[in-house]
Amino acid sequence: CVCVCVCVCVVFAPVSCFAVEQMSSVCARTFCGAGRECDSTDRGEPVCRCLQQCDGTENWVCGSNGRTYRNHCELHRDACIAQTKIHVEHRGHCVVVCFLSDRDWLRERVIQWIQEEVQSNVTSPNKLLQTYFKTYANGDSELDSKEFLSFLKHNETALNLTYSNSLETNTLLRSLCVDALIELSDENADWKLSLTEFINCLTAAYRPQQRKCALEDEVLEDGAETRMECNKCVCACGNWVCTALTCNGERQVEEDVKEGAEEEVTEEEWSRRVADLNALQEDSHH
Ligand SMILES: [Ca+2]
Ligand SMILES: [Ca+2]
Repeated sequence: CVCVCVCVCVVFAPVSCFAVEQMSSVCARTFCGAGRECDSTDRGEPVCRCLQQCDGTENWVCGSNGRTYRNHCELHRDACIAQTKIHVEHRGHCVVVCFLSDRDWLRERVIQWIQEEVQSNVTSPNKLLQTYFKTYANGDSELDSKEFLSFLKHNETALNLTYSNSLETNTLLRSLCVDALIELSDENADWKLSLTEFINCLTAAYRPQQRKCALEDEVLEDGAETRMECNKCVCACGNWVCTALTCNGERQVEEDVKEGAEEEVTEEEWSRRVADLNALQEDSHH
C-alpha cells in the first residue's frame, strides 16, 4: 500500500506541476473581464470561467438588479453565474423600500385571504379578525409589527410574497410593508394596532388618508426621487428613504463639489438630516 501511494505521488507530481505551468502560459494572453478567470481546457486552450470566489473586501455596491454586493467582484461574479448583465447602480447598500403599491398589494392579498376563509368557515370577517388578533397579540390587546409578521406567516402560501429574486430582500421588504400597513390605520400613532385599528387595516372599505412626501414647498408622489448631497432619496408611503453614503468617496468628489457638499457627513448627521426632511413634511400634513 505504501509503495503504491509513493509511486502514485512520484508519477503525478511532475504532471500536475506541468499542468500549472501550462495553464499560466495558456492564459498569459487571455483577459477574461470582471468576475471571471482564465482556465485551461483539457486540450490546452484558454477558457474563461466564473470566479470560484472573490476576496472579502468590504466595498458594498448596489447592483442594477436591486441586490447588495460586498464588492464589485461579487457583483460581476454573480452576473457571470447568472449569465446576465448587472451594472453598479451606486455604491453602498441598495435602498429597499415598500412603495404604496407594495403595501396595497399586500393588504389586498390579506383581505382576500380573510374573505376566502370567511366563506369556507361561515363566519364574519370581523369575528375572524378578532380571533387572529387574540391569537397573535400575545395577550396585551396590541399588535406590534413582530406580531403582525407572525400573523402573516399563518398563511404564507396564500400570500406568496415574492417581490424580488433575493430572499433577504423579500424578508426585509415584507417587514417594511408591515410597518407601512400598521402606519396606515394606526390612528393614535403608537406603532401598534388595537383591535379596531387592526380591523380597519384589513377592511377594504377603510380608506386611509394618502400620505405624500413634502420637499420644501412641493408635495411629491410615491416613487418620487430627490438627492441629499451624494445620497439618493425616494418617497415611499409618505416617508423619504435615503441611501446612507458618506459623501467623500473619490468617485463622488466631482458630483459633491458640483452640489456644494464637500464636508464629510457622519452617520448621526445623516440620520438627523433624514429626520429633518421627514419632520418638514409632518408639518405640511397639518
Ligand atoms: Ca402584543
Ligand atoms: Ca395604535
